[in-house]
Amino acid sequence: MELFASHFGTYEIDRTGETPRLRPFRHDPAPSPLGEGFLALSDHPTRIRQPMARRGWLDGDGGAARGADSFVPLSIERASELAAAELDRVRRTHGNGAIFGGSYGWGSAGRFHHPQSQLKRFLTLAGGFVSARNTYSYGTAKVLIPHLVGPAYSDPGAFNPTWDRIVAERPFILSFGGMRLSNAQVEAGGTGAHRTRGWLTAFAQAGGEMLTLSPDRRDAPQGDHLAIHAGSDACAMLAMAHVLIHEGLVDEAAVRRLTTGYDALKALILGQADGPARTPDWAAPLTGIPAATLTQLARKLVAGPALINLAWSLQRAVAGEQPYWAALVLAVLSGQIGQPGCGLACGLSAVSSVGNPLRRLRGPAFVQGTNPVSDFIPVARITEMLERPGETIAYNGASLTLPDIRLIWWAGGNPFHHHQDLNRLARAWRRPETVIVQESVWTATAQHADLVFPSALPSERDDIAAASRDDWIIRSSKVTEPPAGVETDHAVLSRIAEHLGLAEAFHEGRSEAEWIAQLYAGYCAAFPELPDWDTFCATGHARLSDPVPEEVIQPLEAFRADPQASPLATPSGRIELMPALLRAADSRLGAPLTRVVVSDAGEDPALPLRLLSPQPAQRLHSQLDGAPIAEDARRDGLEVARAHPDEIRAAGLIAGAPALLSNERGAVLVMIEADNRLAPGHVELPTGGWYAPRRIDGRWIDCGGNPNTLTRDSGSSELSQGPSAGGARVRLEPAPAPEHLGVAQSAGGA
Ligand SMILES: Nc1nc2c(c(=O)[nH]1)N[C@H]1C(S)=C(S)[C@@H](COP(=O)(O)OP(=O)(O)OC[C@H]3O[C@@H](n4cnc5c(=O)[nH]c(N)nc54)[C@H](O)[C@@H]3O)O[C@H]1N2
Ligand SMILES: Nc1nc2c(c(=O)[nH]1)N[C@H]1C(S)=C(S)[C@@H](COP(=O)(O)OP(=O)(O)OC[C@H]3O[C@@H](n4cnc5c(=O)[nH]c(N)nc54)[C@H](O)[C@@H]3O)O[C@H]1N2
Ligand SMILES: [Mo]
Repeated sequence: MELFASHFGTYEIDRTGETPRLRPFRHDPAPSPLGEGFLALSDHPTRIRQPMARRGWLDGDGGAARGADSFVPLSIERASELAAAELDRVRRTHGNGAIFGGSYGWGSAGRFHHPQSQLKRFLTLAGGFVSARNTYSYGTAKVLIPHLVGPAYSDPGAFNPTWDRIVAERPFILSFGGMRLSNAQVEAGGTGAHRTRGWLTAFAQAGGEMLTLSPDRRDAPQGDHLAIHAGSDACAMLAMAHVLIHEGLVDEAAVRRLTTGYDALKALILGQADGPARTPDWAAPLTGIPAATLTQLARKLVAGPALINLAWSLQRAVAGEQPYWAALVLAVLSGQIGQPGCGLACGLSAVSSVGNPLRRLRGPAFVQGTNPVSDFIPVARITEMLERPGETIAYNGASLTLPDIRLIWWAGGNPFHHHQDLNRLARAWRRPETVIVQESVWTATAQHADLVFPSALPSERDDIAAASRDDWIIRSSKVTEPPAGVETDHAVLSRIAEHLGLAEAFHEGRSEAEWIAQLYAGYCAAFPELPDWDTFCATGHARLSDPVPEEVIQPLEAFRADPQASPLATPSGRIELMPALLRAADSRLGAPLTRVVVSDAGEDPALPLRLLSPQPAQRLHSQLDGAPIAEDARRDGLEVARAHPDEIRAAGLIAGAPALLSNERGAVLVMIEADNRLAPGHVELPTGGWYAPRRIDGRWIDCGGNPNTLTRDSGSSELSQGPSAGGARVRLEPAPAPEHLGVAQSAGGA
């Protein structure tokens, strides 16, 4: 079977018509329509069709006009020569520590053509690069969780009970941020079978009860919904913990057996240390949930089996550690932690794989080698890195010196989509001497580059796809040819490597097809049950056999059963409820755990709305924006923001018309629509819009509708330095008059 694999899953290639079509994979119970969008991009006007250089860069403007300049087409030979010469100049003059190759983003599901792997191998061979650590998805939790339960569980959801157990035990699920099924369309590296919908149905059919607490009723795929103010979840959780302690519902002997720090925690919650007693009355105005409801919920958590689920979005915020820590506290005090199918889960439905009982296809990537440069930044500190070279930031109890970057190289990511406070990024981004970007389409990041190399789309090359959190491996076939002159990232980097005398070291004399077969051989070595290459190519796919039940690790179950025999890898061997480092002061926020911080703390309270920026249902971030599904989701070419009808009225606006969302960081043009599923006091603009600042009526307005024009870039805390997209406050205001929008002058940023 001829298949195409993407982050949205697997598709059968149908070549019976005039042009190829993608059909749902027959083994997928809930296929996503999104992957078909690749075909719409193959000849889309946004495609980059040949290498381009920014005019000012060729003239030596030092970056001044970056993002607001015109481009000059180059031959691939000339562009490769220029890129190699610039890399060589920077490393000779400033050392490899002046090259930033972090290149965060969701490039290709295919393992060979994974652009970051390709770029990092290339830059490593060229002497190394400054890298980026952690993710935008889960960066705050990844730093926090090892302090609480040990490093083994820092991966997203590593200590989750699996769905089969959850369905069997039927716990009451208290879900903060919910389980949007649109998010489970996606898995990094793809999948053969989307199973989340099926698990939710099975849970409902088994009579399982679920309550979602979130600012948007659409986050509740089933069960009940209760509105909560964004960024206040930790307050609700600590108030429930207060009820448990106050009403004597905590089995203190059991808590002491499993944890350390209980006395300090109790003092905090009861108001005997660090601020007010965290009572339901205290939490009610902060969360918008009546005190009596919080009290009832706490009692319900100890009445029977219960599971607390956390959307990843909760920790993508200022003080984003707090809800994750407070949820663990609540799971422990309610006696649920480590009970079969109960306790705590992170990100059920955030991506397709989470919660599936399966064996993971961890496999060999395209080998990157060992980067000789050890300098790194936490991934979301990119703007600060550019603004303050040589200065230090705190990170996870240590101090990091920010590198002095002269050359940025990006392949397979879109920082002008994903990073916070984009107008500030645009200013800082002018500081390096050179920016090189490999892209398929003219994203805002490509427009902010000096040298742009066109890349073939995932649908324009052969590959194998396998997700490290999933059990399917897919032979992904080229669906269409790339436009004339457009090559794979591997081919482009091979050309550049040629000029540096590194070509042989880079491609080792193998063709792309030989590399792909060799990668597959690596998977076979790790998982001998996989079919041989020829069989695999003929079938198009393979899947690891189901694990036997004993193989499905339920990590905290073993610990709870016998904490002595199965200790955690924490200093105490037990759950650390109050690690010292996390109680130490943060110069901006107070301690990551113990100070009361609702995530919009520090924002202008006069701004009436909390901004939600969830993942877009119709795209993967900014990807496939030209596809019909994404086009259909726009109104009059504008991204759609939604708010409760009362908020639109309060702003003196009418629903279904253009409007501005604004704060001191910027302004975004959107179509505002009324939706009473959204809690009052919030406005939602999903991510994915293409940042496009224009000067209108004397101010810069992002006409592309990217929420990151408005989000705050402060880091979640000085502990984790994660992204801080949650917790921005904004106002709604009238859009500029239509005649002004029409003559908007397009250029590069505030
Ligand atoms: N406000 C706010 N901001 C957020 C978030 C949020 O919730 N709110 N979420 C954050 C999260 S969790 C994430 S993961 C990020 C996502 O941010 P990104 O991952 O950077 O977003 P994408 O739009 O997927 O960018 C991938 C880019 O790589 C390109 N690409 C794909 N495949 C290839 C390839 O093979 N070769 C090359 N050269 N290019 C390729 C695509 O065209 C696209 O432009 O956004 C973060 N930003
Ligand atoms: N279709 C599609 N699916 C995707 C992606 C995509 O771009 N498109 N991106 C993928 C990626 S990279 C990631 S990391 C995951 C992200 O997975 P998540 O982080 O779980 O997803 P989000 O959509 O950011 O947020 C989920 C919900 O949380 C709610 N929420 C936001 N802030 C708060 C809060 O403070 N409290 C409470 N209680 N609720 C809150 C919002 O209403 C939102 O709908 O999604 C993945 N899935
Ligand atoms: Mo993500």
